[in-house]
Amino acid sequence: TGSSDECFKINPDSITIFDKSYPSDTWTNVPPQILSALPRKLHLQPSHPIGILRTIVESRFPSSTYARHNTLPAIVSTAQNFDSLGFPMDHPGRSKTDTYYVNEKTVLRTHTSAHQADMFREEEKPGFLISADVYRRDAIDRSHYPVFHQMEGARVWDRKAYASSEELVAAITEDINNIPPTTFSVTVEDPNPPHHAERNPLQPTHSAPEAEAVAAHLKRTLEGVVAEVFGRARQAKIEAGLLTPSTTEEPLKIRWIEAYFPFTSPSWELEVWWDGQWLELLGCGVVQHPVLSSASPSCESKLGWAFGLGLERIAMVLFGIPDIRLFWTRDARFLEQFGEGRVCWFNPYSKYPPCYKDVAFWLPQATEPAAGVSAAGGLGEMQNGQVFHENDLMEIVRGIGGDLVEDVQLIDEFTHPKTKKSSKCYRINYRSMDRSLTNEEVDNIQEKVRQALEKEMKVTLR
Ligand code: FA5
Ligand code: MG
Repeated sequence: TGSSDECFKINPDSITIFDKSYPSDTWTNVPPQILSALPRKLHLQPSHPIGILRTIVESRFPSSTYARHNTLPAIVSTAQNFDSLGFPMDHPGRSKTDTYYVNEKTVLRTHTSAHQADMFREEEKPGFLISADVYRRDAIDRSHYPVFHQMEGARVWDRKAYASSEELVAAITEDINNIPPTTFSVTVEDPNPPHHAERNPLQPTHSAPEAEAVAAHLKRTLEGVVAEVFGRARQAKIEAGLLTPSTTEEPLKIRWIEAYFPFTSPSWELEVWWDGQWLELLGCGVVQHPVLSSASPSCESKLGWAFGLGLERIAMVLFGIPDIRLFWTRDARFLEQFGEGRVCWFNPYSKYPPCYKDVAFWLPQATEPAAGVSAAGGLGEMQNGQVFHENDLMEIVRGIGGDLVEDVQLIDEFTHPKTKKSSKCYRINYRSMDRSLTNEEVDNIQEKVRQALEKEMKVTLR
């Protein structure tokens, strides 16, 4: 499949992507629809919300210190995406229910961290920023899409440049003064200690003052990013008449929470209080020394921080975009609303009516393994000898319904008391961003979905 204007071609034993051929194998699970997203590059479009947000974030990082990498290719090795970052072999992120594999050793990057080790090795500046499209098999709803965009940032210091650990700590602390000042203020909640022996440990290569100085530099840097982005979001809302200026006297509220990533320690997530709830923006931490030391012998003497933030969720609140699928539309009524470097509140063109269809089925017995996408691996849900991977269902629905699917929700499940067979019922909500759907058209898609579930997941339709 893949028409001549596509960047890929799926052959019986291989996949050709941007003129490079990859042999396929039992790991291959990347569908044509996902490969079609590879050339879109929303983060490089100056008047697209994702591109505008990328530029605002970049404006917080002086280019003399932070190199920019915005065109790194999305196809990476499992060594880059996982091994270089110390992911254990049994980490769920490696499973083919979560990740798009081109083949056993090749994936669509699941995060921009896939490039950390390469950048630490190759980059001459002490810091870098990466923006890129990333790919994950996931649920379907208004805030999840299998392709989204991340920005990665990192900053390192080389011990060799300092006479002592005290001088190094002083230099890192001094660098905090070089973070550009912000126009907007934030109130920061940071209730946890900077490291904790069990929950968020120091690394053996770092003294407490070193890790604390790196963490302080990291946190102040990211607080500046959030102040800038959400300060602008408030301004856009005021301009759209959705907030009165007096509301802005109330400071913006953010909080640091402890987190875990295989490639940083200690680690945190940053959340912002927005529209009455905490919104997760990013993950970050002090870079695990083995990530640096395995990247290159010249990094053995370095230490520093890294972060990764998701652009879509921030752009949704920044521009008032109600559904993540809108970023992908080619409809001029969407695209023409945004101008380079400008944050403005999205004016939804008419919302078309939704149409939902339910599908109920019995799960297959594990003794007859499901064919196709879920034939092996992954952390599926095992119930009474029945195996089921929800992400496989999502992928099938998406493969057939494409962007007409607004969300998919489990609305009912039960196990028959005698036979112990389990049944699930999913509600598929269809709605186009750009036009009205006919019932006939939706029935047609739903019928194809039912047939595919039966054939590919070996479920028994009810
Ligand atoms: C990561 O991807 C880490 N690589 C982040 C990191 C980098 C940590 C460097 C430490 C050092 P996580 O899976 O939590 O972490 O994703 C990071 C951010 O991406 C999230 O905070 C969220 O803002 C965004 N994100 C994650 N999944 C989705 C999704 N399905 N849709 C939209 N945004 C998402
Ligand atoms: Mg997370």
